[in-house]
Amino acid sequence: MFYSGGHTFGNGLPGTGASLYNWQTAQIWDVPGLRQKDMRDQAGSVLLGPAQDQKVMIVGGGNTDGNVAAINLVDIIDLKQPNPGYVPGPDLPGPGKTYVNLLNLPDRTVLAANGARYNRSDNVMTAAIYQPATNSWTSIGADPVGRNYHSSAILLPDGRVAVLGSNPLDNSYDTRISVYSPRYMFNGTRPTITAAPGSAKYGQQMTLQTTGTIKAAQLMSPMSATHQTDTNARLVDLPMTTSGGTVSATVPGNPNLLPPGPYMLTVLDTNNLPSIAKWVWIS
Ligand SMILES: [Cu+2]
Repeated sequence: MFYSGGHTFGNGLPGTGASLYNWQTAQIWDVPGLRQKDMRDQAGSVLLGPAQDQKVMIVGGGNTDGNVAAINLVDIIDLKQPNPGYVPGPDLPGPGKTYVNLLNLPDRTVLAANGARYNRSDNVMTAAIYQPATNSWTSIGADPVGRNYHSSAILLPDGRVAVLGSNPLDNSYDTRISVYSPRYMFNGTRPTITAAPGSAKYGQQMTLQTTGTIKAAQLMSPMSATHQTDTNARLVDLPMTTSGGTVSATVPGNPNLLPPGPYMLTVLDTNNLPSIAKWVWIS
């Protein structure tokens, strides 16, 4: 079990920082390379897609106890390495921020939304998208609503993102919802899944009927985020072949890669446009 080092409160406690746990032998190892471990209060962290790559990214964070200005540092770890350690990634564009919500998008990029410079104040309105393929960020239009503590962002099945909430120092709650439409909502005809099974077993080959020129199929877990963390977040690649509009996609056999439950099934075309999701129950 990997602990990214992002946390809620508790800066500077002994033993904080990133760790690997072997829960079967009750052993814990410190993981090297995480910069400014005591500035990772309410940082965002996410398992980058595809989950088979076993790469985790941590973004930003603050120090609520000290009320220090938040950071924009990004560190990335490859857990496939025999002795994994964080290495620096590209800085998040714009001011540093804590309360960073990260989420995988179905085009295999990652949205960084929400955030504030200080403890429940000084909202940072900037937002950006990370491209794992090029290890780089692109700034996007800002959410018009500032969102700090107890804010959230979740992927919708059509590929848009709902961004919710904020709980600033006066202890009010912002009830406004913003909806973010990524570039694939506007960049041409998206592929579609016209038929797919409603459930599939580990290791099973699924037969999908599709439109478009399909280059990949994938499952994404429905989001359940609190305090900037969706501990079940994952985008799992499905090895596939195509024949005309028929896609044969294989569910991995390892339940550690995708725990049983509901997933959003999408296909990606050769222009990196994703389809709208269909729900599939994996067991
Ligand atoms: Cu809370």
